Amino acid sequence: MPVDDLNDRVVITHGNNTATILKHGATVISWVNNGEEQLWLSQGARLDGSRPVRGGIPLVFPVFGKQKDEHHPTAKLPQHGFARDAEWELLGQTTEDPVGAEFGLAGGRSDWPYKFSLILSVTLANDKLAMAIDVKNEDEQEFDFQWLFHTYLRVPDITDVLVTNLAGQHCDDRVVNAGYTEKAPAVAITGECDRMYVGVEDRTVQVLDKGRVLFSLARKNLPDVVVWNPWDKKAEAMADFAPKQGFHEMICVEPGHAATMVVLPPGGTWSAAQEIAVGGEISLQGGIF
Ligand code: TA6
Repeated sequence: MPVDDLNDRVVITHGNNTATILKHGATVISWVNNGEEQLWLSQGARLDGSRPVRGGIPLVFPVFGKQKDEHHPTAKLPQHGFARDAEWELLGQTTEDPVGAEFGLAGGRSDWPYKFSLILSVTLANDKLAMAIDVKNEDEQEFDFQWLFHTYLRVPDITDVLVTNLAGQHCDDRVVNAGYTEKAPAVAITGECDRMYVGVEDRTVQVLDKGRVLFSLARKNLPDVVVWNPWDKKAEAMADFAPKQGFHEMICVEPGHAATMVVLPPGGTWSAAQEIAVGGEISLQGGIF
């Protein structure tokens, strides 16, 4: 079956490719492309619905990180909001080839006082995984939110990885607690990295390994890109991050609308998407020097 509903998870199959989506958080926990796993999933990840999944592609909504304004409606929500820790339902298969499926989360919640609906679509093709989100304000009052795909990409060795096409972008760097303009045509990860690149122009961000393209990330309506690797100390401090040396084999490249809030009027809708391609030609931004 192209879309198999296996109770707590759904497996999408397209030829020699599969994507496995845990209904808890509608978290893509595996993407096998041509027989090879593309995502990093912690060996300590809880897949029983008891907490957000460490790894794969957790969904961040309605807030990225912790809300700094204590009076904001998202102030009481846990870090990264509730979407990744809620039970989503499979709405059904949408397309045959590429194979697509939709997942839904709706309602009003005691911890966030608005009626809303989310529809996530996951589409699988050769060398490609696409995810799109539709947010609808089902309430009679406006609300604001943030959205981010918290994608954990699998890499052979982080010390060989470069993230390209972020030069010239403003970076809020949470490790050095500073903002700056990224000067490097390719960002190397040599220690803990927790950077939000804000308002990244409509370019494909690429993840290179020893000069070859591992992944190309295309975005729709997601202006910000977070690049994160916990490195050793932060990995050690996360109980569900295993193995502790696993930081060598992952990098989070996270497209989102996370630097500011999206304001949605009653009845309004907002859509965004990420498309991750495996391999491809290097395409370096021009005008760097
Ligand atoms: O996206 C980067 C980040 O915000 C880091 O600061 C780190 O907290 C990471 O997310 C993981 O957050 P989590 O709540 O999943 O432990």
